[in-house]
Amino acid sequence: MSVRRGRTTDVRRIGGLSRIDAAHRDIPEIVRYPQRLTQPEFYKAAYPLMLLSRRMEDRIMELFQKGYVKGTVTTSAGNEATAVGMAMPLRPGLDVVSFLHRDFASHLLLGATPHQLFCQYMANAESPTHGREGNAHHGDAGSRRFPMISHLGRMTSLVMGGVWAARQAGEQAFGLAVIGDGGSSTGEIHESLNLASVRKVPVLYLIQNNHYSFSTPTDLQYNCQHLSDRARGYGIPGRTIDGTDAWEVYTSVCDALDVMQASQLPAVLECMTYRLHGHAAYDKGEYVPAERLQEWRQRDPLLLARQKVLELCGMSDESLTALEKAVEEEVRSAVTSSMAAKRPNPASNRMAVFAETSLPTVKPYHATRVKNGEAVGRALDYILENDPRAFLMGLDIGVYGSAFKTCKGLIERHGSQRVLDMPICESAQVGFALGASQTGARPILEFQFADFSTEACTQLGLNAGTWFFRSGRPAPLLLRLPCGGGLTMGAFHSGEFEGLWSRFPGLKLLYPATAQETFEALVAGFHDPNPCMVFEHKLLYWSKGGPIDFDGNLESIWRPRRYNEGSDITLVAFGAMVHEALAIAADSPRSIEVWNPFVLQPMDLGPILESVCKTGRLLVVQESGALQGLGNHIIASVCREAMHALKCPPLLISSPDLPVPFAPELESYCRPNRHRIEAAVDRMVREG
Ligand SMILES: Cc1ncc(C[n+]2csc(CCOP(=O)(O)OP(=O)(O)O)c2C)c(N)n1
Ligand SMILES: [Mg+2]
Repeated sequence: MSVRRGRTTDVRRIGGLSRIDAAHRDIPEIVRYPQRLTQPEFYKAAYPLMLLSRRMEDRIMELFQKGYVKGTVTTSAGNEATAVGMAMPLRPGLDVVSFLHRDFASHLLLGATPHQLFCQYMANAESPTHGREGNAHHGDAGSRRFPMISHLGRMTSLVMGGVWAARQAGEQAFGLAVIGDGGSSTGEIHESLNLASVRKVPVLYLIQNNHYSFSTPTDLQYNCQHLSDRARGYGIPGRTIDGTDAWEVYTSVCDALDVMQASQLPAVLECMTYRLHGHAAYDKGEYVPAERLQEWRQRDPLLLARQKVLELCGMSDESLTALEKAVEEEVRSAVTSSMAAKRPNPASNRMAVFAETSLPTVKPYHATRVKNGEAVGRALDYILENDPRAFLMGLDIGVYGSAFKTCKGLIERHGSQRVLDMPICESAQVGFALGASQTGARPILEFQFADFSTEACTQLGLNAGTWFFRSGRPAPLLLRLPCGGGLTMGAFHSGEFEGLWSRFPGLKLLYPATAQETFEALVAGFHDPNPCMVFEHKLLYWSKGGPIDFDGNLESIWRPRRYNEGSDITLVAFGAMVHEALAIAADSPRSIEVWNPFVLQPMDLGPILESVCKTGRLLVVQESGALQGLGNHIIASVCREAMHALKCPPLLISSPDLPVPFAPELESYCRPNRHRIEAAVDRMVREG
């Protein structure tokens, strides 16, 4: 991969806070790793930020109670020392981070302004997410501060992928992936820590252990002594520290970065913190024993930091009071400016799920005759050859060449840094790929079988699919799904899943049936700036073949495919069913026009509608069950748009809505076959 230098955002002062800077000219410039602040310098910078965070969140809570802020408001009160200490050493625009719902101050430290944050909570037109997401779900993906999603644990994999790709490109980036004691129980945390350790990605997994996950105390969450003890199981270092002591957090994070720089391994840092309120605005936290809360209040990190400023920084009471007034003023001014911002306007708010880009013209490619499976390998080789940002990841895709041998020889040709064998962790893999797509790489991920893509429903459907909508940044991922039945592999290795994935906004879906289409789908999906899923019917890998004649025009790929002209009936088929349809069309006395929608999402039905208007009949054949596939969607659309042209009711031939049965007799009984399709064509043409 090419070597790039990291971009750093200039955030030397505390969030560019003019009033605070003006009131307190000796606040030090915040030097970042590998430089370190002295303890007095640190507290001079840390305290006003901690105070700003506390006061801003107090105001957000008030605004929530008055109805200006919607959703769920969680606050950092008790967590500010950790939030500031962990973010202070990091380099905005270079290091990759994802913060949580108690890390308000961390955002301020890495570039967010008070105005932006108030706007975010008020969901107005000037919010960083343009009101498309709320509360703590914000960031700046362009400067590598990835916006969190609700689903705890998932963001840690993105940080890992982002750091991996940045390092591949020659940048000395680190990652900071934050998780709570509750979130530490998720499966993704295990997947992500394990993968980061195996792939040697220097991410600091920082656990904020505030003793509760909503109302659940930690003795119902885990049974080890310290959560950091788990690090040993991943072969990496782990420590537990006092998270109410901002200096301890800061120095421990700097130390961890030093260790990671030397070892290139991730590390775990558990910060023991407190939660001074209930879980969120609606929760009074009555389940926390009163004496415990009292004890915590005495260790309020804000008071501890203030004390340190007085003790260490040689600051008079007077100048400290002036600084505190400047903080209040900063808050007041940001509330005023954000209250004045307009409400989002549905007419002008571009609520689009897909990023748009002008597609380049790429190198042409020709092959006289290859099997569909070989077309996959040819396309991947072509992509790796022509784009140094591209890399492949998946299970057994390296030396073994992938389960269906579609990646055979690629590791030999392109090396193990571009063809990555992965541990079994589909969710973390997708998170890794999404993160890598944000720091300059172009990931291509193979699910060993389409069936295993369900493991990544959240990462792909909710995180990658909504990425552009939320962050305004493209998420160029290519995902390959060997799918479909007919190979006697049973319910867990035979599904297509195109219907399931079509239900998630923001994903593009392609379903090729020929070698040409397979090559085109992969190349088009790769160059598209959105997550693209290519369904590859396994049965066709060896059974079908043909020439590849690609002229380099990416734009023209995104269209439905017609294979022949016909006047009696329009036959729409998906995947392996395309070939059943073509065989019937070749033999039948009827004039059958066969179509493959090819681009299933976003589907362009125009040409198919035209065909139905011509023939007056529509038969759709899909291998998936009626409820699982997209056939009924096509039929409904045609009925809506072209009812007048229909000579008879449209028909769907599908498998029954069952798991794919194992025994060959049962499976072939369920799959649509030539006989059923022929009979339907005959009946429709005769009767309609
Ligand atoms: C996977 C998932 N399940 C449930 C939730 C709902 N939820 C939001 S915050 C929270 C508690 C999180 O506790 P912890 O990780 O300890 O963080 P804390 O709120 O204490 O900072 C829960 C259950 C969620 N966000 N994600
Ligand atoms: Mg917690």
